[in-house]
Amino acid sequence: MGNTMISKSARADLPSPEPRRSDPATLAAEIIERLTYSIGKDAKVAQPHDWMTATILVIRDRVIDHWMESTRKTYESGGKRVYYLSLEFLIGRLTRDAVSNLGMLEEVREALESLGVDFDVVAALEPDAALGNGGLGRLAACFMESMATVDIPAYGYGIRYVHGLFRQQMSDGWQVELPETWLSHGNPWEFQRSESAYEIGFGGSVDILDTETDSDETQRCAWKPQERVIAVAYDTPVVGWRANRVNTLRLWTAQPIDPILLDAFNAGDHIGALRESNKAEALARVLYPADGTPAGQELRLRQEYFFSSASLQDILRRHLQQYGDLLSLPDKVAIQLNDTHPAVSVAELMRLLIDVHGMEFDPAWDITRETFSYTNHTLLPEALESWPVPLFERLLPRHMQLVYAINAKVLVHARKERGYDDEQARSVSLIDEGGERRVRMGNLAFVGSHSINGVSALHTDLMKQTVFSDLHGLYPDRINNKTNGITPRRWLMQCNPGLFSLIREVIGDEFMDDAEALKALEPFAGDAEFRARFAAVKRDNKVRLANLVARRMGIKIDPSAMFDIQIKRIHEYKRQLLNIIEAIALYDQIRSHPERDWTPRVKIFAGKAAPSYHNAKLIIKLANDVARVINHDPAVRGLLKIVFIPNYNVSLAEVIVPAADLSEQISTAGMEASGTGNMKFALNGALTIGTLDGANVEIQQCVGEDNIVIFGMTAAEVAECRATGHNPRAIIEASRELSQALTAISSGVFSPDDRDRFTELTDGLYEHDWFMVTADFDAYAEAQRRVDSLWLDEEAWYGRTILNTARVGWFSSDRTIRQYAKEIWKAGP
Ligand code: 26Q
Repeated sequence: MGNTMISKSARADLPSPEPRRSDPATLAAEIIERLTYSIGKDAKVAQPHDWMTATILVIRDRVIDHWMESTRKTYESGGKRVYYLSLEFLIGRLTRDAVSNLGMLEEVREALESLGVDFDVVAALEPDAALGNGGLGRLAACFMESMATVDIPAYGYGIRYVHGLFRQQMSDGWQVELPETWLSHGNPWEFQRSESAYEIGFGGSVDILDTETDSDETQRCAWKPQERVIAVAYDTPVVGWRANRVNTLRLWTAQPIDPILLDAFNAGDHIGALRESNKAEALARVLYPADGTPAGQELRLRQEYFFSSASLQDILRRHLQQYGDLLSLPDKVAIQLNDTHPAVSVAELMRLLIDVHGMEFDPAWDITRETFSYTNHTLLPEALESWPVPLFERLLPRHMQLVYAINAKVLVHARKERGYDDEQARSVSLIDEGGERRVRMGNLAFVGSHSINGVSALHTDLMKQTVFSDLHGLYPDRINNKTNGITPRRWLMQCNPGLFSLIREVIGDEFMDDAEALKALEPFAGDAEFRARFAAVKRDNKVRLANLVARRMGIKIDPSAMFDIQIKRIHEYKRQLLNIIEAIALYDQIRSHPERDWTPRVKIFAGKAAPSYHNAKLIIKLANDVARVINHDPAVRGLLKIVFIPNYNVSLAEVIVPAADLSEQISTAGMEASGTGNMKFALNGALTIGTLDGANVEIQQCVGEDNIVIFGMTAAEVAECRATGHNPRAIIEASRELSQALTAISSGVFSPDDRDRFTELTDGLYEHDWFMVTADFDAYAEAQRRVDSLWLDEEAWYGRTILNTARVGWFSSDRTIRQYAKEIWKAGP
């Protein structure tokens, strides 16, 4: 397996094509040519979808020119390559991003116009690639774009799921999951690489090869897997800003070794003949839709190993081809593990180095640690990945041995050199021995890496104090912080063209290459004329969102009301419930005090719940039930509307974010590792109402205390409160607004057809309130009234929102990637 290449030097005489021209006339002619010769359609009968494919093929040619040049440059420079291993890449649509980064937006628009086709219509037909659940997957996508932008030779590795994250439909206010089929019309952005194919094994047994050594750990072994599948690569080019560089996103699909068992088929077992084939293809069939509690199923571990092994084999093959030896691996290769999902890579690299390439254990272990680094995205104990030892051993027997060998080394070091006691040794062990024995993937990733990073300053501090405190004691130089970022191309230039051109007009172009140059906007916060233009852009964006809501849901919302928005996965710790309960309290107030000067608000929610997350699904139903009652109550006189927009995804976020006045970032302090939606909203001129959690803390430092509305308990207070125990029932009884709102819910005001529908939610609040909804309620309600009063002074409001845009350039993922490159990878220009 691997690939046979025709040697470069032997064929240096072959001609290269002329780089393509990109004037509108050339583009238009090529689009027609593609329509005819690649798609086989006459322009007269071409469907919108055919225009999309033809347009992408023409743009793709321009991308390929840059792609090949980047590949050549990487090879010739001999620089370090960065590999980003992630089970999720939430990329969304690629076409506008590619065209915009190539600087061809106007030319493509004009070309299509000359053919009577609207670019925006064509671009909207592209399916939204949802190969991820939420923040972690979207971060990987932003990083891919930034690594190309800042000129780092990088490869993303993941799985080419046939079905991305499920489509969410609402049925009577309940979430219903439907399969997502982004590949059903083909994918013009990808290239199948049949020559990049690797065998991946599962199960079976382990034979000892060199019987003369008696030490376990230096023994070379031969793993005889019982099952084998083939991993086949699909490549998608990722274009950086100004097409500085084009990197590769390589996604694996699984194929059977024998597509059909002919003996079985001929013997009449037609279904059995396909069993292996089906089993192989199941590996890349579907993305796990759980983003909190790990699914724990065997197929998930198979997916993790499948893509880890394929990626490492590919990395070693490329390295050996260029450099011929593996000792230089850490000088030329950096591998970033996106959470623990690819953590089995640590054991797989050890296996490849020892069993396949004949290295001794100790040098292999040095190389492994110098090559890997690991990003942690969560502290929630229930979200830390671990696998039952029997399952791990059955699926990956050789890796289980290696995990034990690594663990022995770590434990000896801890006890002998650091004097760790039993309890500390238990906490750093790769095996959880409390109850059913499990392999801890976080500890495996930690000990197998030279760098472990958190994703915001607060999160990194808490990592040191909580989950990894004893490992941190053992290896005090490893934990470091890399605060998350977002790509300003997709999340400002492309999604908010109105704001983008307004900014450009007043401060020039520098911010297009350096988001921190947005600082130059600060003085304009005090400029009445600029404020009016900023406000006009916001209004246009709100009209666009209002039209979407009208079109999709038949609900009318008023663009002059405050758009108060919470969009993210539905999770109890993210506290959509707090937001809904406050809306109920406000509803109550509006009805009891119709004479007061209420700020008209539209509360917008969107987000998916994991299909098995009962309470999250109930929260969606509650939002919809509350919306129905409030939106239809004439006493509210349109002062409050609630909308839950179905099927949240990247493309929908691109319409919602630019239209926000208020950004809800209200997680229980200490529980949101970073958040990245918070950054998108601030960049697009929304004020944040939020807790001191994740990156909100650093956003507050950047924008200033006057330009963000902070409320609620701190992470330390939450920890203290949980340790000493709090009394939510007493808190509820002490707050008239809160108890009335909860009584309304539990007495069936919003669910007259089923009064007990929300009992589990309300009982949870009275009994333990783990997420501090009741404890933070009054502070939150008070903060919302502060927001109302800020809104009253329109001039000051826009002054603050302009300062948000001006001061959050630091949250560009270009900055984040530069920090990874300099401090972790030692790579890049
Ligand atoms: C694990 C095992 C089995 C099945 C699924 C999973 C799984 C999948 C996805 C576990 C977690 C996730 C996703 C986590 C995630 O998105 N975390 C978010 O990461 C962002 C980027 O760093 C942060 O901004 C968010 O705070 C964090 O919640």
